Amino acid sequence: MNATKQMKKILILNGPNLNLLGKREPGVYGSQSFDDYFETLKSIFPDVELHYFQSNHEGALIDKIHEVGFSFDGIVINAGGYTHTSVALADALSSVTTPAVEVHISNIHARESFRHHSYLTSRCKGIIAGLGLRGYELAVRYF
Ligand code: CA2
Repeated sequence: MNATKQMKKILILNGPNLNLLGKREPGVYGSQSFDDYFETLKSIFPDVELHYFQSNHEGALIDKIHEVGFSFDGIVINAGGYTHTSVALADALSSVTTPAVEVHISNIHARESFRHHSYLTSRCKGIIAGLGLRGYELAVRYF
């Protein structure tokens, strides 16, 4: 019998301004770029097919959710500022079958009150916030 196991496919989806990680506001978001951290993640999970997509555009994030949302095993989403504004992203997560976990680098509940509400949390399996980039690793581990 051929018992080859399929590698799980997980998408890390980062929203607006997260391309600036490691370049600005190190006190809040740390000093490592996501590209750098993604290499670390791949080495932690050699048996997972990890994909990474970042966009500053809401529609591009939605298109990506539609693209992977019926074939991947998980989406790890940090929608950046869209977390607190986007009904459209929440609808996109609801419209696909792939489960999602929401991640925030900072503890959104310890920050300004406008960051306390997320449109995405109710559409996700769970949320990890405030544990820095480590949150992405924990979310991948969940899947
Ligand atoms: O803590 C998080 O991961 C956030 O999703 C980050 C968002 C913020 O709007 C959310 O409330 C919480 C902001 C991303 C901005 O990323 C930057 C990274 C480096 C330098 C400047 C911005």
